[in-house]
Amino acid sequence: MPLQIVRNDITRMKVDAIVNAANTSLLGGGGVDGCIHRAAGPGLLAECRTLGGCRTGDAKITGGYALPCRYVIHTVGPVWRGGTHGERELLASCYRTSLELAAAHNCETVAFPLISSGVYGYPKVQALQVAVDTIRDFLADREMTVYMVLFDRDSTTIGQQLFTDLRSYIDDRYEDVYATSYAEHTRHLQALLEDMAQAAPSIDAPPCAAMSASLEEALDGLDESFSQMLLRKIDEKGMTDVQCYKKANISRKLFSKIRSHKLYRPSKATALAFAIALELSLQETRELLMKAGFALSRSSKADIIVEYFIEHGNYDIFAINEALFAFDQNLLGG
Ligand code: AR6
Repeated sequence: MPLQIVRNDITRMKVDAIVNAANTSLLGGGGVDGCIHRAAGPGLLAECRTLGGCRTGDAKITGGYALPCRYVIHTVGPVWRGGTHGERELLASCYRTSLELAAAHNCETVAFPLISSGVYGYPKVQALQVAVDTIRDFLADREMTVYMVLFDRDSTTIGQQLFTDLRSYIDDRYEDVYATSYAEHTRHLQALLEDMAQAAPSIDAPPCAAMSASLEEALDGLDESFSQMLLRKIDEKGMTDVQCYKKANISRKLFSKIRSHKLYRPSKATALAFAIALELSLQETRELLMKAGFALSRSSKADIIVEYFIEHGNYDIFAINEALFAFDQNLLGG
């Protein structure tokens, strides 16, 4: 998945580069900066002393020392002063210059904290929006895996209003299968078995001739596969392959696999990501999922969240993933 949101301590990320939310002196401080310097050891500060500081919105690179990453990219976010002092542009510039620096050092995996959202006071919802928008633009014509590492266990990163809306949407629909009584399940199963017994035609043994049909013929008779349906829908929507897998937040490598294997069985998260990228209706989403052997379930909070976004015509995979993240659900993508 090109852009992932994870909950972790950034000093534990095993990536090519982690990004530090530093200050203009680059000589350490509190927050994530303090954590990174403590985990890296004194060598990091010694190298930082040679850099001559860093301007707000800019970035500089050092080694990773005792950290499990090769590089630390130090960037300086803006201090929040109400949003009318160019904070957005400066914050976007932090992400852009850090990513360019990472690419220049051949990094394939980079992890960011939510820059400026701590001591510097940038509101978290807006800070995350700037991060995701800028990273998405950068990834539009590049292959890299970027992690947004969120440290705090608070759900306010998607905004209180959306969080409340989603919670009541889930409460109205969620069916906790484990809460349903055993007796009810047994009754349900019994009824199902009776229905099946009545509906089943008497099955005769197939004649030998039918058995001789080659496997290939049998496969030709299969319904349209997931991969075939996906490629057909991409054409019907007038999209290019690249537009589709980028919008689905799926890597080129995974897309090529699906494209070249007619019978490829994707994970549910991948199938749903494509449904979102193709802006399918709920019914079409169900059909695409079915091709991969899945269904939308009312006993899955993740499915209900996806359903909410489809019903509201919001097909922004990153917004959906932020919401899934806020509700501790697995994200969509490869
Ligand atoms: N891993 C990931 N994220 C973290 C970690 C961690 N270990 N620790 C904190 N965060 P901040 P800023 C989150 O204050 O707002 C320093 O003193 C934290 O929850 O570290 O850009 C510098 O020297 C928050 O969401 O950075 C500067 O003077 C986010 O990281 C100043 O703070 C950023 O919070 C920079 O302030």
